[in-house]
Amino acid sequence: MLLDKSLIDGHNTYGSALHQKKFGLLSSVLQDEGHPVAAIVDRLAAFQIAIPSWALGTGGTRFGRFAGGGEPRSLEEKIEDVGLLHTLNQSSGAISLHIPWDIPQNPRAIQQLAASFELKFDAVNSNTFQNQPDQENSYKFGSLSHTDKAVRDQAIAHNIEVIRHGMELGSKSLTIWLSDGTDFPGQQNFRRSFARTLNSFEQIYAQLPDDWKVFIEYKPYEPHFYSTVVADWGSSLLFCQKLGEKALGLVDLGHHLPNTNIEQIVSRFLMEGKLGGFHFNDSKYGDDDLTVGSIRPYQLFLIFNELVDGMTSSEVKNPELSWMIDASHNVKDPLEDLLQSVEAIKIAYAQALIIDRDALEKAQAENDATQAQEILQHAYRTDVRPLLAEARLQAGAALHPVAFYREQKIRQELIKQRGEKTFATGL
Ligand SMILES: [Mn+2]
Repeated sequence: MLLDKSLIDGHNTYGSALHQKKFGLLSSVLQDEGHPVAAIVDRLAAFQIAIPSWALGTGGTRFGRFAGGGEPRSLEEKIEDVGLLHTLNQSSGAISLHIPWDIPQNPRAIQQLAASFELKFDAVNSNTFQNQPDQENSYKFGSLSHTDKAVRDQAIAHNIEVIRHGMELGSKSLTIWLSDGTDFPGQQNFRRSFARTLNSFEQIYAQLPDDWKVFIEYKPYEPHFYSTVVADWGSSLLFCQKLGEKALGLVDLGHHLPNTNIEQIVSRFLMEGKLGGFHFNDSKYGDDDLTVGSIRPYQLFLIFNELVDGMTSSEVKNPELSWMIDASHNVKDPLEDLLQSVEAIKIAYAQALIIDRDALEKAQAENDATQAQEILQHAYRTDVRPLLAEARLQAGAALHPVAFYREQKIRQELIKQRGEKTFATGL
């Protein structure tokens, strides 16, 4: 749906006095602490996070799915929904597509539609974790790692087709999440599975355009419960190092065993110049795909601490990162969920930007663990939301996107337009 921008102006005028009060106070404190507030606001405004096409419908579990109504019925409607999010927060200026769920019938028209919402196409995602109706060989026992060359060839051809779709839309990267793995000890030889997968990756890599990247996502278990081929960041890094400079690791926050130190993994990838990007979400137990920042906001902050450290250090040479959300769940309106996720990511980024890095380095040099914690938590416990609101205000977005979404009864409007019983394609 197209939003009348004057409604946003009205919402912002109404909230402006309180915002100015909060922003004025925070900027004055931050300035006293030596932070360049205007530059931070600019960096926040420029920070864009891609929305995955599969998060626009209500997610489910393997036990059931409870659709919320008004879900996008086509790729066009998915783009409209991301356009709507971007209008509300001016921070969701890209969409990440999943093939074959989102094959564009008319790429030119799709590109124009996206451009009309000022959206770009982020990484395209391949899918060899499901069988498609017309495919010859089954992925039941794997795809790129399969023992049968015919199955591997089919999965390689699919990935190359995904690159082709991405090229038509102006995407510059391919994300491969490989579900291949085993459920029982002895089912496969680890070394040979790796070798077959590497050979498949090499054939895909050879088809990447010069200005493209391929992101290798890892995950320790699920759908398979004994082993996966790309189980962890070490396996991802190994593949990437063997493939070449266009291959980079992708960190999905939910793809770690409980209590894994993800921020240290981020630091290691950055150190090697091999971090490609993120799939943001949150979790308490496994790959729960909950709203970013809903369970472990401190971990998210610590990840951004490493990111800002890496992005500002002359010692780190890492390509520009791809920021994507990979979350969807049962009980929330997916658009509200995504607005909250984007906000949480930007809060963590803003908090990381106000860490006193010189003081932290000094505390580290002196082995002063107490002071290091004081410095990190001083930044973490600062309410930086007025900085984000100011960035939105300057960009013409809504001061309070979720509140605005509810005031305008946008979901009800989408249900009116699309119907109560619509299901987003792909999920
Ligand atoms: Mn993911």
